[in-house]
Amino acid sequence: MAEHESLEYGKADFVLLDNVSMEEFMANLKLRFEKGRIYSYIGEVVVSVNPYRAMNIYGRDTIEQYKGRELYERPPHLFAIADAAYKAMKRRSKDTCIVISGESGAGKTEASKYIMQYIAAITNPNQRAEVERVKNMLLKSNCVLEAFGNAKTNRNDNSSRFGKYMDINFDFKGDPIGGHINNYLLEKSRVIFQQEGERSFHSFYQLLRGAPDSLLRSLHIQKDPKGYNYIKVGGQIKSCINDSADFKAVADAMKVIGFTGDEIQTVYKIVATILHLGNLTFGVDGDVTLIENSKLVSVIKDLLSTKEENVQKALLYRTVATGRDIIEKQHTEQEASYGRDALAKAMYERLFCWIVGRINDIIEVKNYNANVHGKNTVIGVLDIYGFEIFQNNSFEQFCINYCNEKLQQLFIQLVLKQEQEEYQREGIPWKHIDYFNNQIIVDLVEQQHKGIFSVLDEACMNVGKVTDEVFLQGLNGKLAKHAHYTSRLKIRANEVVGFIDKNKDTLFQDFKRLLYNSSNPVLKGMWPEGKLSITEVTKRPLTAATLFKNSMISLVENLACKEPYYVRCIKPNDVKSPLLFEQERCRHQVEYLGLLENVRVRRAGFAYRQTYPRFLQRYKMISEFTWPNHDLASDKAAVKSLLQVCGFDHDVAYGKTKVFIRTPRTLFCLEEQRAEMVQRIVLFLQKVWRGTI
Ligand code: AOV
Ligand code: MG
Repeated sequence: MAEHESLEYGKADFVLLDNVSMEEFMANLKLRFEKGRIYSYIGEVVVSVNPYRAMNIYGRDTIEQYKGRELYERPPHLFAIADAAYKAMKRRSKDTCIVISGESGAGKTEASKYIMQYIAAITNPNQRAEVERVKNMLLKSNCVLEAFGNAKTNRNDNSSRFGKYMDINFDFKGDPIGGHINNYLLEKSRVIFQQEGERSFHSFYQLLRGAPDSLLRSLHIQKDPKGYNYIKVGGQIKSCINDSADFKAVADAMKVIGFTGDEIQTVYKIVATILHLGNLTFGVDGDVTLIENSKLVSVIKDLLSTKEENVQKALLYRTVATGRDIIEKQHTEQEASYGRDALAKAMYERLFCWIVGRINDIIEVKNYNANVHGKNTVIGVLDIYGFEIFQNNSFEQFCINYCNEKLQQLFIQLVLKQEQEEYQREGIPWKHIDYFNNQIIVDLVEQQHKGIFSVLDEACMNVGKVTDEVFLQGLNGKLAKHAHYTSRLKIRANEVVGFIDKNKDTLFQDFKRLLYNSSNPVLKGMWPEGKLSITEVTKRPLTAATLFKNSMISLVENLACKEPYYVRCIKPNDVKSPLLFEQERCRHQVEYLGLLENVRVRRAGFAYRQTYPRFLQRYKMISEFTWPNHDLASDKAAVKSLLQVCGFDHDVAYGKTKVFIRTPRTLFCLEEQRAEMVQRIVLFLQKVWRGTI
């Protein structure tokens, strides 16, 4: 039980609820939120409610309060879990990971940044220059990745449109010496289209509003987003985001991280090219497809350091190999538009992956001598895109929500597994507890042959014209009897619109060759596969769904072999208000995050556990046998005698290294007795000081 927390703020740990019911859980969550206590525990899991206001709880003084302390010694906080992960990594050489989950806008990305700041703040006491450099880069990388990978959505003004897993490597001293970022499926369709009320990626507005005039002139870019088809919708949105200041911060961060001047210029050129591409329009003259505003082609060829005729050709024709012949086939107007959009999306996605790759080059562990003992442990921090449902949902929401199901499955397995393992390790019998297993949902999506992804891939393999409707009918045929499958065929067939195209994710080879043949080495380097000539390209690329599924499976494998720490984020309302706790919205999240089950699992076993020495340290004043010191054979024996004297023996189990207390009430009683004894001791001491004794 957390010290310094009075019941005025509710129960700091949900395990201590009198009854585990939804009502009590919600009442406690609400009370704590209203009292400004945004963090709570379920055992070692942090439950966080987005405060939607600046909280004065992340400063240096708070960091000091958590440094090196045990979880229960301080009020619940992200810093406590970060410290626990760090301690496990340092003391026990364990690879650990912190998994942050919750729906869109619940506070995952903010939490991941506070965790990284905490780790940066408590390490490198000797101020080694190399470590400081690494820390600085790890922190600065966030700013760059958010500029290119985040956007304003209707759920969150700074919504992560990619999944991010970052490993931080530590040397034997426990100081960060490098890192590695894995990024997952960027929502690239946003480059060409945004729903009403949403924006494209921040980077576009940052360039328009923050770049110096000379840069804009060289890119042939004007400041008004309304002038660009791809960001027209989002450009009209008034928001409190300061794009202009952010542009400078990102430019600065890129420099600090170590991007060269040429690299930074190329980044801007690509962003500008995409904006120009969006304004290209096609027309027909007889049976010839043509570009209507060919001036733009000239601008684009300059930005891409290539020839005008090459750009024109790649936009209007595709090269196909039929048998031994190679022919150039003219696009229809529609195909040309499709190709243009595919190019814009692919260039942006490639740019994003390249940025991640460059950051990785720079932050990867290079100095292996730093690990004299060959000891190199990691803390991984996972911050993904949260579960989301919009007015219109498409392939991206399907992938994002599948990703959230995968992580929920991992949570179920690990939280149970961890408990089970601890009881086994300590030699305590374990009683199984029921919980909803979402494996059935995960299978529905990813199962071989029968799953939704398989049906989709199959549809995409068909040579003829497969439409989204045909795919939906295929699903209905295969999955109609599945308990968790409901077709949107009748309600909203538009939910499958674009699935086939997005899954195939076709980018004409001609574009790859165009970019590879650029005389700008940075751009060229992003498109190595453009080297292949048309006859060399034979393999059908993996579909977007298969790639995503594979990356999720390897992510989960990676997390499963680490010691996990969890942060479960809750979004209190849909209007970003710091005051509003929408009961129903919150209850729903508590439900699907399985938090109540989490409390039950935790309590079915033992609500509280502590190593013998630490337990004694806290409660030894309760018994004359243990105060001030015991003379028994072991700390375990001392704890046993203490609990027998108090009459709690029936409610506890003695493990090899820890004592386990089943009901929270026992802990309350111990705490009460402790408080009483502490009071008496204080009074006694005061009397001694005053000389009355
Ligand atoms: P998300 O990462 O969970 O959504 P964010 O971390 O971006 O959500 O949080 C959304 C917004 O909530 C932030 O921009 C802040 O304004 C506010 N916020 C969150 N946490 C805090 C905090 N601890 N203190 C103050 N304000 C906070 V998504 O990425 O959309 O799934 O894809
Ligand atoms: Mg986020």
